[in-house]
Amino acid sequence: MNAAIEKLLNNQIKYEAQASMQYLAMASWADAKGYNGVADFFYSQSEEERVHMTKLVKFVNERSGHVIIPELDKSKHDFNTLNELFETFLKSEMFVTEQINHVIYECLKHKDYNVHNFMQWYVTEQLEEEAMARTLLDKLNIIGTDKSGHYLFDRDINAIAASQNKTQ
Ligand code: OFO
Repeated sequence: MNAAIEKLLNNQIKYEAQASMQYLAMASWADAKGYNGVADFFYSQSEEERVHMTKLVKFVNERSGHVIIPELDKSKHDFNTLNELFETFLKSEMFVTEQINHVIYECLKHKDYNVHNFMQWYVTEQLEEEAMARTLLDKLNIIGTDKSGHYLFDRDINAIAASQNKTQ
């Protein structure tokens, strides 16, 4: 495996792991505040990111690359509002999309069509996750500071997220 691509995939392993831990911290914050729907949503997002990370680890190993399990940066664990929580979600997804686009760009530059092909799954996944994060944040912006709106959002978040996925 090309050394530059191997390094990028290792970076990507870190970004997926970082997202997984960030979403776990967000789930825990929501859990502690009594937003059980939001907590379930982020617990499951955290699991998904872990799967994305492991998929990369296995792929690099299959290609006889060298995986370095990364040290992670500290996650943000305190939020003032639900909006801030979902802004963090959207920011994190936008960052990951940018990094994946960079991997794709480098794959084409180095003519590594195998990795390019493998990464297409991540491109599709990011498209869906970013759109979902945007939809949820839009809903929260409509709700504003209305407490009963937050109650309904918390109750309905998994249904909103599922309907967003269906429209992809
Ligand atoms: Fe790994 O899917 Fe988003 O970040």
